[in-house]
This record gives sequence, C-alpha cells and structure tokens, in this order.
Amino acid sequence: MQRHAQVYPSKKTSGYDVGRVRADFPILKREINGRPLVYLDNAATSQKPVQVIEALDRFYNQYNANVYRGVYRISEEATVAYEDARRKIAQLINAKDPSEIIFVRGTTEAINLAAHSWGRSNIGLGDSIMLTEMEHHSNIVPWQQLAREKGASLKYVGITEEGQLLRQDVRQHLEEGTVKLFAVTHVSNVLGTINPIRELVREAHKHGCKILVDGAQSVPHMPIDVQDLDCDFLAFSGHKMCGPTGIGVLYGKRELLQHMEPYQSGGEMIREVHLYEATFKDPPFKFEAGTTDIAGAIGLGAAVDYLSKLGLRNVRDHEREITKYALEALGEVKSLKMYGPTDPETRGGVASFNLADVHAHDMASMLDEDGVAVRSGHHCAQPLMERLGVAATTRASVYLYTTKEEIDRLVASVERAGRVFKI
Ligand code: C6P
Repeated sequence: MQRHAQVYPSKKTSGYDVGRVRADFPILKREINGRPLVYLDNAATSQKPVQVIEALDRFYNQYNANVYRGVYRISEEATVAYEDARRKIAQLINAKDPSEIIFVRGTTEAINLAAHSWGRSNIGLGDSIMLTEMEHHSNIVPWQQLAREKGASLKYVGITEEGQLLRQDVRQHLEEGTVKLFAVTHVSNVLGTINPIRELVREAHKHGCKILVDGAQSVPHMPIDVQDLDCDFLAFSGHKMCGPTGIGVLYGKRELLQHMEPYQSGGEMIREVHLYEATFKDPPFKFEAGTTDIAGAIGLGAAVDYLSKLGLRNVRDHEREITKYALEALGEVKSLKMYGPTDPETRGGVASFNLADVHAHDMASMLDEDGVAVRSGHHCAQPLMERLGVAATTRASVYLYTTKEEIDRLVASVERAGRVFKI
C-alpha cells in the first residue's frame, strides 16, 4: 500500500504546529540505520524537550543543594524551585492544594504508597479490592500483596471484545457491599481504552468505595481535573510526560492523606524524634522521607510548564488525529489484527497489533531495522494478554511530536515485515 500523509513535520495540524514542537526535542534529530528515528514507544517513556534538559542543567550547574535543610542561598533557591514544581503539578490536575501532591519515583511507587499507607489501615478481613482485566502489573501486584496480608479478596471487572470495561461487573461487585477500593487505569497501556472515570467514581462513591486512578497513560496526554473527576487518588509518572525518570506523583485528597500512616520513615518527614517514639509532619512531607529526587521534581515542573504552554487540549486533539490516521492505515494492512476500541474518541494514542503469526519481538526487530522504535511483549499486562488469548503484541504509541509521516514509516515497515515473513 502506498500511503502519503497530508502533513509533514514542518507543517501545522489543525493549528497545532508539530514542526515547532519537534524542534524542541533534540533526540528526534537522531538517525538510526541512516534514517530519521521514528519514536513510537511513548507509552513506555516520552522524549524530553530542551526546556526540561536545560532546567536540569541549570539546577546542577547553579543551585544544586538539599531542600529545607539549609539556610544558605542555594538551598533556599532549590527549596523554592522544588515547591514551585509541586504547585505547578497541583495546578495542572486542579488539585485543591499543593499539599495533596506527594513526590514519589513514579506510578509504581505511588500505587505502592497508597496500598501500604491507606490500604493497611482501611482494608481488612472479608473486604475486597476491585480491579480490572486491563490493569498494568503495577496496579495489580501491590493489591494482591495487600489482600493476602489482610485476608481480603480481589474482584475483577472484565472487558468486552473491543476492550471496554463491562459495566455490569462494576455494578454487581459494588452491590455485594464488600468493595472498599476500586483501583482502575484511566487509559489502558495496551488497548488505549479511555475509561469513563467520572462515571466510575460516582458509582463507586455511592457504595462508599474509594477509587484510585492509574493516570500513567492519561495525565501526559489530556486535561485532567481531579476535583471534577472526584477521584480519591491519582498516580502518574514524570518520565511519560516530558519529565525526567525517577520522579512521579501520588495525588490524594487531603482528608485521606491526613489520616494515613507514613510509607517510609526517616529524615525530614518527622516533627520530633525521641529515643522510643517520633511524631510526623503533615502531608505531603510525612510521605517524603529522606532526600527526594530534587532535580527530578524541578525537571517535572519544567515539563508541566512545557505541557501547559502547548495546552493539553491541543495535545489531545493532535494525538486523536494521529491515532485516527494510524488506526485507519494499520487497518488496511493485510492479516493485521488490532486490539482495543475502534473509535479514536474513546481511545488514547496506543495501537497494539499482531501480524498473522509473526512474533511481536520479530516484528519490533524488523521495525528497528527501519529506524522505527516500538515496544513488543506483554507490556506488563499479562492478565490482559491472557484475556486477549495472545502471548504478546507489538505496540506503537504516539505523543505530542508524532507526525502522520512517521505513521506512514511505521506502516511501510510493517508491510515490509509482512513481505519478509511471506504473509
Ligand atoms: N507502562 C509501558 O510500556 P512506572 O514504570 O512506575 O513509571 O509506570 C508503571 C505503569 C503503571 N500503569 C500504567 C498504565 C503504565 O502504562 C505503566 C508503565 C510502561 O506500558 C512501562 S511497563
């Protein structure tokens, strides 16, 4: 199939200047095997704009110091920048107060924190935790551990053939009356499904059930308003939203955080320590023991500035258009099976597929020869793979710098693989 994108990197897509955006990302100038890198593994991690790289550089070159501990100039500068980052993140997701933003290493640590600190005091014998078949391992294993420890059980919400949640499962489980927490992903990292979080929160709350949203694949890509969603917790990672690795966020409603026990303990999270007892600071500091990733938080603050300037509504619109183009183009490839919803309105920028019986790793290696970077495997979602009846998929995931021309490169490369494997 010969396909030509109407839009090239230097031109505008619906008023969104993707060419200008791309100029901010130095890595996109790289060539692989003599061809420009096509980076389509954004669900794993995003690339970083020069604005974020420079913010990290400025921190280390000009005001690297520990936060809160020094009364000297550069420590004060570091503390201000660190707290500025917290404030910017609170604004980005419309939290009521910056104290609802806890810095952690990423989504995985955020969910572990909630499982330990909230879960241990609020889940008991005979209670249940509701999950879905499309969760990432990070939103399954911590709850399995907690359920085992407490004598609680797990209840799963199934999915339809198209990869949408089975709402009758949600209703049925909640009506049984034992579900204390619903932990659900906002956007599936394999299917791209965007779950109707607002409705799910309303339903859960009606039954006195708290809700934790895994925002790893949503916060980087669309406007999020935690007050409007009314979720109790939201977990996300900085590295998937133009920020550095090693930094992420757990948002929690203040009244919940206030009653939670610390996750880790040690320096800076205490009010007073005596030989046999200690008292703790208020949130968020109670949950930030030891020296945190100061540079990471400041870098994430710069990433939030970057995303806010572009506008997450524009990012979402751009990605929807690119996803629609990708779904149509991949849909025309002979013997290619796609997973997830077909309507780009209800789907994020993730396209998982298999080409006949070509192994996903072989497919990804072929694409790599053409300079196209995608992920293959189970995507840390083995229960979902079981549900889909496959061992692995190849997954292309887009971001704010992806162009239709890059999708053409992906499709041409998949077709080349088809010819090589004689499909
Ligand atoms: N998914 C992917 O390629 P961390 O690793 O803590 O930053 O994020 C974990 C995580 C949690 N939930 C969802 C929905 C995710 O997609 C991820 C990370 C990556 O799909 C790496 S496995």
